[in-house]
Amino acid sequence: MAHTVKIPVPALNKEISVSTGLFINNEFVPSVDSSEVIQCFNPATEEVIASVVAGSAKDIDVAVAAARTAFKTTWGKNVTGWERSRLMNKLADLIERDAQELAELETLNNGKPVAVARDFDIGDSIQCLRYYAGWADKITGQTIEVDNKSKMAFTRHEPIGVCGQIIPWNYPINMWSWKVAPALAVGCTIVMKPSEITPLTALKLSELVVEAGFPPGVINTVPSLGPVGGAALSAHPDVDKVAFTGSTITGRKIMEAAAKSNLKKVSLELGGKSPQLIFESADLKQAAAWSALGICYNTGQDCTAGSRIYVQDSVYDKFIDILVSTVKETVIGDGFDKSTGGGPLVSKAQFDRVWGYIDAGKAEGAKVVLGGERRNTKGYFVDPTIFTDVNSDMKIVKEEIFGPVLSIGRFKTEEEAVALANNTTYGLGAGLHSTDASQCMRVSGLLEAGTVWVNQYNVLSNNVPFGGKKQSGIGRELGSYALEEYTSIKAVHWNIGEKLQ
Ligand code: TXE
Repeated sequence: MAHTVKIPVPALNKEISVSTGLFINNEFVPSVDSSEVIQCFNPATEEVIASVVAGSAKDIDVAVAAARTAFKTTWGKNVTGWERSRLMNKLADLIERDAQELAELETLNNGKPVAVARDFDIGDSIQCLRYYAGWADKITGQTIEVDNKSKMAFTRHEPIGVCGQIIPWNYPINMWSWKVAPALAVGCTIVMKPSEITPLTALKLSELVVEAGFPPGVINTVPSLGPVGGAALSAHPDVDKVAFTGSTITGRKIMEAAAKSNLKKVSLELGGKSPQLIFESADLKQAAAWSALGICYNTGQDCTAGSRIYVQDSVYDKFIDILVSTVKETVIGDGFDKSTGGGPLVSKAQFDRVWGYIDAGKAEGAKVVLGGERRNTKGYFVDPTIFTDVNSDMKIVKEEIFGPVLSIGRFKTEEEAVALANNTTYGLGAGLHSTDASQCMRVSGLLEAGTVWVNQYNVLSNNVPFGGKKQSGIGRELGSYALEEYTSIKAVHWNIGEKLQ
């Protein structure tokens, strides 16, 4: 099976066509040896909307070979930075042209509101491609003085080679862009494995890759089940680097596969259990607004979801009142309904998982101050739920939930606040709210996280690095730092005049 399907969008009375094959060498092709398909669901209706080819390990071999050939011929060291930049900018223009339809497709398969997909996920992806297009002709090494005048040394920043990129379902277009943009800028070729839960927009973007004029094999996309295609990419002897966003448990498997195969370079952006500290000097209304965004954005399916909040004793009750009334304003509903602020959870598995945590929170004695009740409707909807009276041993405080479920605890002193915040195996994001500048500086230095937000939350920028400490990951995405993940540094030592006796 390798053809185009037309997916109805009943809310808009239209259809969106998507190619459903594996995208290799700029063509949509069937699997070489498998007749398996991946069923794609609409999480708002629980209905199947399309089936796409499920790639096998052999398909990954074919895609890697295509990427290797492109790396050695049309891309890699054989393409100028100017040309990479031109093609990347062209791709960004095409995504901008098709933003509305891409957003609708994202909503159909992921559930998030169309306006959010268009203005944030896709808007940011366009910027990301343009940001890295700007870097493509500015990849330079250094000239280094060495011991005497008859010698010199310099470095070349070369593309690392063929990159496997494995992405999740919470930001399908955005994660695609964060991964492909720095890799392309440096001159790498790509085999992308989108999540089996949300492969449709990666396939639609592949159509734009052809239209933009990228040579065959530079970007290949193989929808596949994680333990099949993802595992094959991570263990592949001819893949030079694997970049991953997803769960910590899968991240470990990827690193193990990389270690056991060819020691390919690995970057991992994993889960989190990110804390926010609300100090007594904070503007409580603002702190509540950012906290609400931190847990409700993307219906909590966010690696930096601010899922643990600790409030200073003196403002605890007041803050909770403001926060509960702020969070209540978030409407969770169908992503095609314009009043919706957050969509359903992405899948039945995530829905069951999140309810498992809410039930565990109740069973362990935490107090529900908002939500916590099931709807009796179709769709994987979970309303924002807030727990208080929690302790550090509860599952809801320790584990990543990946839904709109917040735990609130309290502290007396700054020292206690920092200890509570850092009491986690994760280290992705952290937030603090205070009007005391010295406190902001001091505490941001003490928080064990790759990103600290001060008097705001969950705001990212393409030119600022992003990534985790502890078990939240290895390496950095975004900014100039991400280029290093795709670069192989070669040192050249040059003898200008020294003669051996
Ligand atoms: O993640 P997986 P799942 C967290 C979040 C969520 C939980 C489970 O807590 O509730 O993970 O989600 C591919 N080798 N995050 O099970 O499995 C898979 O096909 C190689 C946090 O969906 O990590 C998909 O493309 N790849 C997160 C990708 O890994 C494998 C985003 C992510 O899926 C593989 C998503 C294997 N053996 C979930 N098995 C974040 N950091 O933003 C699966 N995959």
